[in-house]
Amino acid sequence: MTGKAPSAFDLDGIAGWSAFEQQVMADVARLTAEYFSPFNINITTVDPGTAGLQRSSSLDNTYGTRVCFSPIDGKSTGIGYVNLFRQGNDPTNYSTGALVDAKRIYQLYTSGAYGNFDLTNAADYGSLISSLAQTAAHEIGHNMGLDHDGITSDSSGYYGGYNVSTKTAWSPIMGYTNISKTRRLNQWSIGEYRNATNTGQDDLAVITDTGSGWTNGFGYRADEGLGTISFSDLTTGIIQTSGDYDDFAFTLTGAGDVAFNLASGVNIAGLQWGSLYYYADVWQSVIGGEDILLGHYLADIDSLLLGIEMTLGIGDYYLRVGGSGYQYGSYQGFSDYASLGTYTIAASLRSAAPEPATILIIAFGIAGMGLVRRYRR
Ligand SMILES: [Ca+2]
Ligand SMILES: [Ca+2]
Ligand SMILES: [Ca+2]
Ligand SMILES: [Zn+2]
Repeated sequence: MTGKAPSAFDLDGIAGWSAFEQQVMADVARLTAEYFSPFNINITTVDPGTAGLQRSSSLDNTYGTRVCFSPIDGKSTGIGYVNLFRQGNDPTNYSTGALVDAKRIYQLYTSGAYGNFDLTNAADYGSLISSLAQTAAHEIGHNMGLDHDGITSDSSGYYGGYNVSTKTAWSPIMGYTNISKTRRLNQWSIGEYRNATNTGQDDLAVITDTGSGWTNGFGYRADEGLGTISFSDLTTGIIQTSGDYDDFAFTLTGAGDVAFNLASGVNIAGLQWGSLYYYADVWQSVIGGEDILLGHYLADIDSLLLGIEMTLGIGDYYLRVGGSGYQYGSYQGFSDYASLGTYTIAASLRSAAPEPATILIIAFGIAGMGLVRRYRR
């Protein structure tokens, strides 16, 4: 091994991993994986071994990088070797790969320098996880050849993004780790926000370049294709590309009240974080004709949740989920370019048809005469 070997993950300066540190590690792994969920890339906490990491030639198609959560220089929150995969890589050299100074980021949250954070509060804790996971994704982005996303008004070369609502901020993953309480959406960027410095680099095109020779070689994860809604279990999917949408069919054999509860990204302490802002449509299938759009719904920008309730008759339907922009074109909006990632749909169906009426016949013993009462429960 060459390069400085990393030291063990630590936030509190106490040897060993506290329950809190273990929770942070698990949540950071889940959210980092979320940022790469559109791509044919696995984020794992299991060491894939030297051959699994090393790209020995441009024909080797099993390779990767290692993110070590370890102190750096006391100033940086993360560093990443630029263009790791386009020239082969040597995972036995710790200088190539990525480092995230988790302790330094943790101290930014707990020192009071950026406001008062209470890490027992779900939103504040989620923001810490988001900062750590964004930094990991950012350094992996450098490994893939991505440059910084800055803004012309800030000479640092980094952009920290902006609030799109009181609870949700948008920021480019290749910007800087904005220590805030609202950092709910971190996205890959094509530099289309106002006054962007890096307008020439299409992050998604770079990451997924599978051209011959020394390109990154990661494509998009395969699309699910058509699916069906489950009314007994969670239905899950991924928005892989800017134009992707997923249709989930369902059939009603009787009139019913249907409810869909959607969430995007990763749930951390009860709140959602990730890259995907989304819409959902309910369509009725019409055989031999044009399908009918019954409703178009946008996720709540604060919570990244979406609830739909409808009463529908007998028929064939589908729920469509797709990535969405938010107030794109306004100063604080974003397009659907990188509204990508995972989502879940919890669906429920309750029959709206009255239960069969109970007919009680009290016979008086004489044919043709009777009292008929109908009960409806
Ligand atoms: Ca510790
Ligand atoms: Ca290999
Ligand atoms: Ca999809
Ligand atoms: Zn950087």
